[in-house]
Amino acid sequence: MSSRPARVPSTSRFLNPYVVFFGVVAGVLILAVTIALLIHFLAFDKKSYFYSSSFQIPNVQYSDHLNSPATQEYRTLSGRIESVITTTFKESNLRNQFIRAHVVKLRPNSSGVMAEIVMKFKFSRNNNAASMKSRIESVLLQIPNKFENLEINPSTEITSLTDQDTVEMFNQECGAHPNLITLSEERVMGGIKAEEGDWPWQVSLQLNNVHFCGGILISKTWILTAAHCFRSHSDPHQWTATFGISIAFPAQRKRINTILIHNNYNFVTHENDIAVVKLDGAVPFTKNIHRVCLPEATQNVSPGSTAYVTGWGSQSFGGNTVRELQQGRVYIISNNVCNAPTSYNGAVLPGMLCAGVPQGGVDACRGDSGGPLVQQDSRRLWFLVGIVSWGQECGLADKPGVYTRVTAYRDWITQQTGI
Ligand code: 4AZ
Repeated sequence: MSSRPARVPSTSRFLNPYVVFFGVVAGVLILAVTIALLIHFLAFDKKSYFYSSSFQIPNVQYSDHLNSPATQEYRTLSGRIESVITTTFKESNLRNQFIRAHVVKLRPNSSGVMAEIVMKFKFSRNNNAASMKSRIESVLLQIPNKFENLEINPSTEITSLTDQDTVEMFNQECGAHPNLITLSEERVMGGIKAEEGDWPWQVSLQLNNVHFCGGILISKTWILTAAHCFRSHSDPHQWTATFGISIAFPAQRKRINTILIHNNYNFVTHENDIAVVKLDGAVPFTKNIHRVCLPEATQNVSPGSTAYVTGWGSQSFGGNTVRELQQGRVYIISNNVCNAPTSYNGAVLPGMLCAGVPQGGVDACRGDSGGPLVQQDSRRLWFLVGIVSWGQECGLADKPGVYTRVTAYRDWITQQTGI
């Protein structure tokens, strides 16, 4: 026989004060958490909203200098417009919602210049989108008619943009990192491995589907690279181009139609180590695949300034190509310094550019050839300053990487491609 006490009647367990107490406490807790989550999502969970607008700049005459984001005129005017918008929003009741404004294009207009702007705001989901839109429009009306001698007539109409619209607006422009397209924080560059979209213009030029050289996307159909990549194989049918950071799983692949090598390329001196390659059809631009900006022929590349070199080249002299795109931060070195007797002793010609780090260690290497050396401008756009060309081994102190100086070939690029 069991020695257990008699079963407690179920009604009395139901009324057990402890059970009731814990039941009530649990119920209250669940309710509190639900309310807190609701408040969080309605009031504090902010979402990004993008708008486009056109501003008329009546007292600036449109000129060819405003055609390209590379010119000082374009940079100055766009920078001033962006700063007027930022100042106005930062002094308005939308100061906490306004994130950033960026001029994507300057166009000629019957009475001067028309600037196309993208603006980013963050507000909580319980804000009515229509009322936020009209609040933004009313702040735009507060933009002073004249701001430091710049006349601005903002359009009172703004248009909501989807993520895809924003990408398409930026794809008219060059040199935009995906973080600029989403008007987000500047990226923090650590480590040597690139993330998807970090270098959207980087191309892998492949000989019989094996990575051979780097390349640089300068339009939907044209790639810039080094002439020496084609020294032994210049038949375009043997070549393909892939896009995206992985060689093993490229985001896109295109056949090559034409290879145009500089007529005066000299493989002994490395002079004029430049070529353009035409794709067999246009590569569709995405947030992660698009062109870099080309500098003007007169643009100054300052010694000491920071630049980045990227590629799938070997990580040591004599090593193998790597599968994931790598990046290295280097500094521009003047031709004078680079031609010192302990360095290249006069071998660096005016159409070349040196970049490296004083103690060595960060450099382009075999397989990086034809790839980009880029710098960021004051508006966060990336410009091509060099094409990986040659150097004594890789990463040696006093033997920096030598690049084809893009500004010196700016007119040659236009002659070949019309860009
Ligand atoms: C090469 O063999 C090569 N350190 C490219 C760049 C450099 C050296 C060699 C620069 O393609």
